[in-house]
This record gives sequence, structure tokens and C-alpha cells, in this order.
Amino acid sequence: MATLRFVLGDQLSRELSSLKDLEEGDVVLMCEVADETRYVRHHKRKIAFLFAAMRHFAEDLRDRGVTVDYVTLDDGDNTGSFSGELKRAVARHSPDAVVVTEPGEWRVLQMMEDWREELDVPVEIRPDDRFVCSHERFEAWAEGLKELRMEFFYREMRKETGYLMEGDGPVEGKWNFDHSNREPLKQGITPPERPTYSVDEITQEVLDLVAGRFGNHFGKLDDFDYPVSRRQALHYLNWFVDEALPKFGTYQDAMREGAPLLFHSHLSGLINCGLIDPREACDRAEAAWRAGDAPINAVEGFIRQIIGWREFVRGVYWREMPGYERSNKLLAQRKLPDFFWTGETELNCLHQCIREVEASAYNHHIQRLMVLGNFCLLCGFDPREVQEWYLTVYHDAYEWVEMPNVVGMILYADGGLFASKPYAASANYIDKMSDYCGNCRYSPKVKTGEGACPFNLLYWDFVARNEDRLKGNPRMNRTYATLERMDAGKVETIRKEAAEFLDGLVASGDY
Ligand code: FAD
Ligand code: DLZ
Ligand code: SF4
Repeated sequence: MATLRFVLGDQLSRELSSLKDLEEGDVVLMCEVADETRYVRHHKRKIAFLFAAMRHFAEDLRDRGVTVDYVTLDDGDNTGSFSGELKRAVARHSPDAVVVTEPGEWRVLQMMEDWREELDVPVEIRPDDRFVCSHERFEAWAEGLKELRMEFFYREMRKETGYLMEGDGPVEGKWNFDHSNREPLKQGITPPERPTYSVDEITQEVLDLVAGRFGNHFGKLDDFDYPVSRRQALHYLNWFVDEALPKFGTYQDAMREGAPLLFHSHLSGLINCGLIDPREACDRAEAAWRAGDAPINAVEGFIRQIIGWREFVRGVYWREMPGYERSNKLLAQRKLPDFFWTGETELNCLHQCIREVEASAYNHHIQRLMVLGNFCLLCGFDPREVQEWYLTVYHDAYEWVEMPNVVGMILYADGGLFASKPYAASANYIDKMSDYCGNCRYSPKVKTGEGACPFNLLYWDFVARNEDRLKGNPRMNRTYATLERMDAGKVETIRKEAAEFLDGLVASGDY
């Protein structure tokens, strides 16, 4: 009895649920399809990374004696869609059954459910057990809660996984060491140099394909040196744990011009596509702490991001879809300006972050949250446009993780489902955590008039603009009390200058 096992580009794990009971005679189907490359116009580097990883994974399976039917993008008969390629493969192999692992996006789950109707063979959709928390477990936890708070979910995950536990309680007596993780980068602290991975023949073919077919997509392909095979990914994980993890916690929120990675892991792309299992990343981090090689603030912080935030946002996505993508509680409608695609702006913090993502398809969390995200929130950009941008530009972006981070975390578009207040901040935060302001035409200290940092104007404009919607939030009491105490003329000036700034943003729709 032969089974066709359809593996998607973000399911590149030998332990995948759909591959668990693989038998002789079974065929693994993998395909590069145009629809997936253009449902948003992904960064060139994301497509290259994923295709290179897919092709290496197929080779890896073949080396282990598995029959892989791999359809390349330039195959003349390629229909361009998952559904079309699965139908062709069913015709080619006449399997008794099709087995898939559930996807990371709601739209693809709809396709999979249609396959059950459209194909003449049974289609089994298995849970994705690479995640620690099943959908049922998340539902059980969230049931009856009006607000979902990551911290409480995280503690449950700690207890269930046993990470950093001592009996029933957390090691070193605390669940969370975040207060030690907010240092700006001190002078003289140099981030470690990353290992690079040379481009082999398989990856070179992919780079040529992407340069030829996706030349008009955002981003650059130059100096591609990211891990693309399981062996390289494991090597990279070990490097991170040894060399960067020890300082990961302390400098987690810091930003420095020209140092995009600092002590961050750069593992999200590898974890999300399946080359690294989230549990093995946490196992190694915990082992480093137990061996005395990494401090608790680093290891707890890292494990919290993975079994806390990562699992939590996935739970939120599947609980809230469909419909979550249309959330817009702050009624934000402004178009995303062109400079999000070109980086051509005088706001140096934005300029640096956009130039970095253009080159590498990566920004670290605080850049995504407190620079780019904060700006999108303050300006009131349309949440659909912001979602599209975030899904397009990052190599680790899939809807299940991008959407809650954008809708819930940065834009407060869901009205506070999991953020107790909007992450809005003036220039002070960016100035404290980075060296961007020193090289900027604006000054973080100037509040209005010549040289005033737009974040300062936009912050109070945002607060005033959303008074009806946010004033009832107890965590905004101090902010609104300050606004009330502010001189009416000053508020008027701020709002006038903010309006001039916003009117000056060019959104041609050409990108
Ligand atoms: P590290 O700082 O080293 O963190 C370790 C790991 O923790 C990451 O690799 C990631 O797997 C996980 N993690 C950390 N924070 C989060 C989070 N908020 N949500 C989920 N996982 C988290 N992450 C994505 O993987 N894909 C996305 O599309 C994505 N979009 C984002 C959009 C916005 C607006 C924001 C604020 C965050 C987004 N994140 C996304 C989360 C986070 O910024 C990235 O996971 C992280 O920057 C990746 O870099 P790293 O691997 O060096 O992470
Ligand atoms: C992101 C992506 C791209 C660009 N291309 C492919 C592809 O050609 N084939 C494939 O199997 N997967 C691709 N992916 C990843 C899918 O978009 C992803 O599997 C779905 O969004 C579900 O998470
Ligand atoms: Fe950004 Fe304002 Fe600082 Fe310039 S002064 S880098 S715009 S925060």
C-alpha cells in the first residue's frame, strides 16, 4: 500500500508527523510553485533560502533511500499551485492515500480540506507536533479568558516541558529574568563574528533561478551565506549556544548601527522551516546553563521566546482565524509610505532597519517592534498593508507568526487581545537603546519645531487621536493625565507638526 506524503517548504524535518510511518514504496512529494512565491512578493532571499533548503532536504531524504518526487519551479509542466501539483502527482503515482502535516497558514488549510473533496484518494491531515502546544491544549488554556497573557501561558509551558524547572517551581526562584535584559550595548562590547556557509552547486542553481525569475521582488541576494541543510543548521545552532547565547539576554533589546545581529540567534528561519526543532534549541540552551556556560537571564530569555512567545502567537493565530487579518480597532487607514521599500528616509533609525532588511531579510525583534512597528502604530498605517510588508520582507515570515505580532503586538488592532496597552513610544526609547540618533538629522531631545524627532510629534498625536478608544485603559491613565496637563497651545503645535509630517509621506502605490 503506497502513500503519497506531501511535504511543504516549511516542513523540512525528518521527524515531521507526515513522515513518521514512512514505508518502502511510499513517495514524498515536494514542489516549488509560483503561487507560493507571489501570494505576497517575498524578499528574494526568502525564496532562495527556502528553495535551497527544500532541495537539500530532498537530497537528504534520497540519501536515506526515500523516493522523492521533487517538482522544480522551472519544470515545464508545473501548474504553479499546491493543488495542481498534488493532483498531477496523484495521477503519476496512483497512491492509496495522501498524508500531509497541517500547514502554517489558514489559506493552505482551506486547500487541504478541499483536497479531501477533490481527490479520489483519502487525504489525512496530521497535527504539526513540532509545536509544543497543540491546538486543543491552547484552547483549553484560553477558554473563558477575556485577555490572553503570554506570561501565564509560558508558565504552563515551562511546567509541561520541564524546562528550567526545579520540582514544581522555576529554577533560581523566578519565572522571568526580563528586567536584566534591557541593557544598551556598552562601548567595547563586540558581537561575535558569525560562521558563514559556502554556496554549493544546488544553492547556486537556486540563486540563479531567483535572480532570473524574481529580479523585481524586494531585497538583495548578494553574499548569501546562510545554512541551508540540516547539517549546517545544527552546526550553526551549536555555534550560537557557545558564542552568542551567553550575552543574548543582557543585550536582547539593544540596537547598533552596522551590527544587525548583535547576540541574537538568527534561528527563526531555520526553526520555522523545520531544519531546527524548537525543542532541540531549548535543550541545548538549557544544557549550557546547567553546565555553567550561559547565565540564567540569557537562557530563560531564549527559552521564553520559543516555548512562550512562539507557541503563544501560533495559538492566537489559529484561535482567531479567519477574521483576525481584518482587525482594525484603531481604525487606521493611512497608506504605507514608499520608503518602507526603498529605505530613503531621513529618519535614521528607520533608514538603518530598512536597509538591513533589504540586504538580509532580517531585523531583530526590537527593530521590528520598537522602531518599525512603533512607527507604523504611531502613523496609523492600514493593518492590512503593514501585515503584507512584514510577511514580504522577512525570511522567517509565515502568517501564523507574522500576523499576531503585527495585528496584536505592534498595531493593537485587535483591541488588546494579548497586549495590555499599545507599544507606543517616543524617541527617548530608541535613543536609549541604540546609537541611531547620533547620526540622524533629527534630535530625540527636541519635541517641536526645527529638528524635532518625528517620533516625539507622532507619539502625542497618536495619544490625542485615539483618546476615545484608549482613554478607558487603566494602563494609559498616566499618559492621558499628562496629556491633560499639557498646555493646549503646545498640543496644538504638536498636532499641527505631526499632520505636516504625515501629509509629507509619499505613498505612490508603485511598490
Ligand atoms: P531571537 O531574538 O534570537 O529569539 C529566539 C527565537 O525566539 C526566535 O528565533 C523565534 O523563533 C522566537 N521568537 C522570539 N520572539 C518571538 C515572537 N514575538 N513571536 C514568535 N517567535 C518569537 N518571527 C518570526 O519567526 N516570523 C515572523 O514573521 C515574525 N514577524 C514579526 C513581526 C513583528 C511585528 C514582530 C514585533 C516580531 C515578529 N517576529 C517574527 C518575532 C521575532 O521578531 C523574530 O522571531 C526574531 O526577531 C527572529 O530573530 P532571531 O531568530 O534572531 O530571534
Ligand atoms: C514561502 C514559500 C515559498 C516562497 N515557496 C514555496 C514553494 O514553492 N513550495 C512550498 O512547498 N512552499 C513554499 N513556501 C512555503 C509555503 O508558503 C508554506 O508552506 C505555506 O505558507 C504554509 O505555511
Ligand atoms: Fe529615529 Fe528620531 Fe532618533 Fe532620528 S532622532 S534616529 S528619527 S528616534
